[in-house]
Amino acid sequence: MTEFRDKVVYQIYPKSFKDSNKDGFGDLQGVIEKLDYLQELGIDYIWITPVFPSPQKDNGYDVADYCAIDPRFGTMADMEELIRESGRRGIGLMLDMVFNHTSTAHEWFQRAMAGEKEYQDYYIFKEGAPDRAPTNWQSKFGGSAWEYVPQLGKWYLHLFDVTQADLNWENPRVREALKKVILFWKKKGIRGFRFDVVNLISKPEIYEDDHEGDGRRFYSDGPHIHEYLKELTRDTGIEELVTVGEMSSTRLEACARYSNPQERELSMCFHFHHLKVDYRDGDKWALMEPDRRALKKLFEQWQTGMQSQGGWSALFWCNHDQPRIVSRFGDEGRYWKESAKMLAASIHLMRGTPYIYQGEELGMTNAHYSRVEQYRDVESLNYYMILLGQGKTKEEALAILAARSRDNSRTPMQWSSETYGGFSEKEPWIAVPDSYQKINAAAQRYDDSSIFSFYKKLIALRREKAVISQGSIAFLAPDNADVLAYRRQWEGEELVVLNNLTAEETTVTAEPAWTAYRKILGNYEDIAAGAERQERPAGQADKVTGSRPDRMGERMAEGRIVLRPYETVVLEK
Ligand code: TEU
Repeated sequence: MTEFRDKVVYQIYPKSFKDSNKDGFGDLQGVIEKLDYLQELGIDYIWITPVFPSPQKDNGYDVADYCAIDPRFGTMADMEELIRESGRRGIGLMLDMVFNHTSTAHEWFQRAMAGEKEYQDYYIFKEGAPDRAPTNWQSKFGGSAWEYVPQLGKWYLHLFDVTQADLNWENPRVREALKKVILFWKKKGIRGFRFDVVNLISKPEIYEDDHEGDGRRFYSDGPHIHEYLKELTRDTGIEELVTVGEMSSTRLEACARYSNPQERELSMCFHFHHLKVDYRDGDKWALMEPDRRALKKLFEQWQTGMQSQGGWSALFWCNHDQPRIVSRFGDEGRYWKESAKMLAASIHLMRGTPYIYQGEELGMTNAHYSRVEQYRDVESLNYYMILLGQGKTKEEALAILAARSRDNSRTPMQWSSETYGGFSEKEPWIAVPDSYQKINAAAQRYDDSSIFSFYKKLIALRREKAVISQGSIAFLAPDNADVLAYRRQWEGEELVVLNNLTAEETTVTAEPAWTAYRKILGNYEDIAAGAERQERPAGQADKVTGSRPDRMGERMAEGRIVLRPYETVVLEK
């Protein structure tokens, strides 16, 4: 089943999407209200992040019951209505399955704590002295990955927050229980699943200290991971749905296998290497300008590697864990619109299935919070303390959060210039950035030159041209690190995509054949072909007389194409 190749997925973080019942907290009825907007955008699937009962220590990624709806999001009837109403608009709903861990409020964990051996075996409990954790592994949210339970005289593993206890996948009962969850939702008409940090579920046989790192090398893409995924897929029949695994600190070979249709594991993978090119020495909390050379190299490596090994990637810049891409690799100021569009085109036209995170289609920017009280995310709050502990000043720590906090993407969706950005009538759970008056859906929906309209065009183009969803990819412009350029080919069809990743003009070598290619999409369309000609010296303009305005000859001189700041150009043979 490779039907997901020509589809586009839209990610909703329901807490911040639309509040229908005026409590400052987004909900399922809010999503239903906005389905027409999503249909207009043209997406095929919605991936909604967890709406299950949860103490919300990690915004729902701490699940207390996989088969119910948290009352703050609505009811099971609301979920059924959402499935129905999406379906009516040709949109499938994907749920987020957090199967690496449960909340410590989950009944299984509670029973384990009450001393039931059977349920202790659902988790990773290890005997040990209270003053020495079983290993030196670190939690991804900071601090030790182990918590001691005095009444049991045991430690339990939590790779994330202390309230997110890791499940023991080696226990067949755990695997059976999780399969039942999938079957429950499948029966309700769910059309796909996103599996949270699923490549961390298989832990090593021996638990030992990591003297080189934080422990991740022992459990990422662990020993039985392929086995577990095959079993889950086989026993639940999810092969007929869309499935995407979130792969943390993964390897290309593993991802190719997870997503190679012959392996019958998953449809595709999220991998994050391209989103670490602004981490200094791999440390998310050490700021650095994005290394565009590395970015280009990573895309090339992963795209061509996944292609040759028969894998399939989820294409994305943004999600609920990442700062806003336009603030990060683009420009919030003068080239806001151009850079947002270029970043969109650069990944939508690669080989894979694109994901759009709510607000990305509007070019939403980072939160720009200036006080620690404005942050909500457990990771941000933990790291704020850790950074202060390392001797950073408050100002320095706040500057790091402003660039790196996951809350940058979790601010309320900016629907309009009304109070609270049209998200709610009550003060939202997290502050609305000041940018909402300029950046909002109402301002862009009917403007043909908007970022929203550009995303619409990209989605429509994917439907129109099989070369985008089916074609092979090869990378171009090896001599220019500022330009991410590639060629897609499929049964005689061909596209050439040129993206200037920088705020400076740059040139790329053009192939002679391109003079006859047609420009089918760009982000400087507001410059009319006529105006463009006038900018050129007379002699140069003469060379291109006779070519149609959308022919590439217009832009080429002496075998080079000049790309404007953040320009994207899509050429068709
Ligand atoms: O994220 C996994 C994950 O690896 C990120 O949390 C990552 O470690 C972090 O963003 C880097 O700073 C998934 C979910 O997407 C995230 O929201 C959850 O908090 C996490 O799993 C635990 O369930």
